[in-house]
Amino acid sequence: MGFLDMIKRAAEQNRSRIVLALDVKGPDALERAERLLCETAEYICCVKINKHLILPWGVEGLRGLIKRAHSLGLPVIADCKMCDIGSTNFVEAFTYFDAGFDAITVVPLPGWAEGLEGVFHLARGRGMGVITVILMSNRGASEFFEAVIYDEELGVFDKLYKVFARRSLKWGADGVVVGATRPEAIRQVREIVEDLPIFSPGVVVQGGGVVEALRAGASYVIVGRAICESDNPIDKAREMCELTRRFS
Ligand code: BMP
Repeated sequence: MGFLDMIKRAAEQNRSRIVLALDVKGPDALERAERLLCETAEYICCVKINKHLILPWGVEGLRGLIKRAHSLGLPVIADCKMCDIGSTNFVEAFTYFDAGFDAITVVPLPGWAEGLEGVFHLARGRGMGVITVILMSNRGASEFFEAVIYDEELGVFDKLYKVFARRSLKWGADGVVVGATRPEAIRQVREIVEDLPIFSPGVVVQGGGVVEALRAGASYVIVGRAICESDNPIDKAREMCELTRRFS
């Protein structure tokens, strides 16, 4: 089953739109991450793993955690934000997919030819997902992602994130990332990407709202610290999941 079918099925089964960012730190992080995953599994639809675990444990060291997520019916995204030349991207993507990850995140900047083309082809052949990061959630993201550039394909000037949104659709991406801190941009991106999933990070700690993001057109909300660093992660995951249920 491909990434999009997996996340859709988990979202329906658990009636949740929450992607858990397993951003756990410290010497026993892997153990705690696995515990967190098991405790909150019924309230989430997907797991996202970032440098917090990938750097100290390496992709090989995460095979057990990925298997655990799969046994709970949850797909796993490697949030690597890939952004290099094609041959390097290919090695990186191959390594993630080989370790069991179901999807990766990429930054569209290298473009298609000798950039991301090979990664999209590799993912297609294996039923894996490629999610483009088109507008980040942090304040400074407006510096470049919102800068106006010339879109040669359309012959128009437009904001970079809207150009990225159009390219994501054209390239056959499995989703786009737009910060929950920018609901108006989510609305604009939704119009461009039609029914492509929008993943929205930046809720609670970064100031974005779960309901606002979903109301604006986000498909899934990515939540890290609000759950992982909560005194009661199970209650927090349940509470956040319930917020998303009216959109199920
Ligand atoms: P938190 O909910 O703790 O703010 O974490 C959000 C997660 O989503 C982190 O893993 C972060 O790296 C990621 N993320 C983000 O916050 N904003 C983006 O624009 C893109 C991201 O991947």
